[in-house]
Amino acid sequence: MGENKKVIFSGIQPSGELTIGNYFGAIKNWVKLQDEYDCYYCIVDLHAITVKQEPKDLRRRTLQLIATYIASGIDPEKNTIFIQSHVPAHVQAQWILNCTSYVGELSRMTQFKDKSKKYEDTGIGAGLLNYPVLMAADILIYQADLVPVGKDQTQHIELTRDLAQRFNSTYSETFKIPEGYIPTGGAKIMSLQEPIKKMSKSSDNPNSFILIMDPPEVIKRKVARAVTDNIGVVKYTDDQPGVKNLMNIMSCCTGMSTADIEKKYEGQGYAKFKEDVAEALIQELEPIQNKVNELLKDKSYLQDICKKGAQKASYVANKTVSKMMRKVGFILPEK
Ligand code: ATP
Ligand code: LTN
Repeated sequence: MGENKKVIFSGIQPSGELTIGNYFGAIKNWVKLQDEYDCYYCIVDLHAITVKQEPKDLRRRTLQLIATYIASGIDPEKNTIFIQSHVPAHVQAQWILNCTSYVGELSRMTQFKDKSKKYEDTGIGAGLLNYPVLMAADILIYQADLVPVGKDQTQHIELTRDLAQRFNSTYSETFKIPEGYIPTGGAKIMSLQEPIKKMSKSSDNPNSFILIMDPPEVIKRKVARAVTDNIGVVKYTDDQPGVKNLMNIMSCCTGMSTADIEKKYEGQGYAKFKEDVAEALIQELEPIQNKVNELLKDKSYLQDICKKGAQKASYVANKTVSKMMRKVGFILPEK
């Protein structure tokens, strides 16, 4: 761990099977950052229970997520990979930050508004409202400089900065003010069925997303069924959101620019283009799938990585939490 390296923190919830949105919007970019930064990559299981989870599914997905991080190229020797609930400092910091947050600002969050609509009839859990405060705690206790996330998370990063600044000005300098880091290209992968909405692992329609673990024939079928338009030209424009999304996906897989993709499929319609998008995805995902399956055979190896990761993370996080406790006037326990 280099002393002078900037710190990166990011996380994914084990709340559903991961989609290519999670992969291109998050994980694939994390891999590129691991040499230059001191990276904390977390499995945010505390966030996942803000909506109801089946305990056995949560357990399975948590392990699968660790395996996916590693299979995608995140080196556990270079990075700190850990499970959020193994580091109690996240929850301690969240409570303190909760007490400096306003219900007004939390209820204005787009994700809260979207998700709470779904639970209007059954009751909106308080965890959904407080979710971004936990996210702020995640980031701030590591004094992170940068937070690589998809575009949908920018509002939460803004709130994190606000909470950090508020705490700093109330109690004196405590937190570094982090910045979001939105990658280009893979920033937002859209739903295959409603390409004006983001691809989401919690969608009810499986044809709207492609999972990292989808087998080749499923990928082919879903891409073939992806909604396009009747213009019939492969062109990168907002007027053709379905085609634009498929071009983005192809570009993420192959590194080809969207201009080159336009040229390659000039005058060809959508059939061949869609076939090639599916093929590019299969090429990208198959090696990862094989590695995930291999890693899942050795659960004790995965557990060991998480144990080491949590020890390293706790050491850093506890230092910030002690600082927070001191500043708000708590008496620290004797060491
Ligand atoms: P849900 O869709 O269930 O709300 P999610 O997949 O959006 O979940 P997370 O698991 O918290 O939520 O997302 C993890 C990371 O993946 C975040 O950085 C998020 O921005 C990114 N991400 C998720 N979906 C997409 C997408 N369609 N395009 C790009 N990035 C995405
Ligand atoms: N809310 C995030 C997941 C998340 C996160 C974080 C991302 C929880 N804590 C800290 C970056 C940093 C999401 O992507 N839905």
